[in-house]
Amino acid sequence: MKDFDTTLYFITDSMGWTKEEFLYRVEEALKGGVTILQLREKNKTTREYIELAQKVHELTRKYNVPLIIDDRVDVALAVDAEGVHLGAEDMSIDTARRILGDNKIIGATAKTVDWALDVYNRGADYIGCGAIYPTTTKVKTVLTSTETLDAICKAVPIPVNAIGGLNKANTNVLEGIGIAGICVVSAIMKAFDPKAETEILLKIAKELKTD
Ligand code: TZP
Ligand code: MG
Repeated sequence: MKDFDTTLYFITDSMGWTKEEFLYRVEEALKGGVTILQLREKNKTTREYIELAQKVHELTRKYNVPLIIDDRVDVALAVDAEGVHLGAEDMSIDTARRILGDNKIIGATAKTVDWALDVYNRGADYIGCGAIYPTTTKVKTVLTSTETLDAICKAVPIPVNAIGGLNKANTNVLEGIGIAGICVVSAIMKAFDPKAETEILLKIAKELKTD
């Protein structure tokens, strides 16, 4: 069954870490309580992506946390991940749904109400919306206003998460908006103590949620 909770959605970034350091940080985040985890790799070969995804999946399974693969339906299938996350340049949501079936989680990026409605109608299970703040993570994105985030939350019945530059000190702008959770990369990836940082972020994310 498809069961997921986007309260604290951790997106990994292996750049700058050895494989051991990376997997250590991933496991610390899992110990700290991330509720869902996305493996996001932009510069790996297909074989490398699958190998890393298998290792990360062993960890996420141990903590009973769904693993989402960024961009790649084939990699998700290869490791039997719980889902994929697809942006505007990736496979369309309806095609991915046809390939993956109803039991896999399919997430989409949306920065406008129209796009959010479109991905919802094509079968997306959740939406990531942002960037709320400028980000140090390598990504092609534009800033999204909290007004747009609010409008998207009101327009679709699926969970909507805020993303982009979020950390323990700046989530107050999200108060009162009907988000299901927050997505973070560097706040956990680059934390001195990823487990402790995750625990703090989880508490903040739980308080922000309105549903
Ligand atoms: N999409 C919009 S912003 C972003 C993505 C993948 C990166 C967020 O990274 P960080 O480090 O949490 O700002
Ligand atoms: Mg993508």
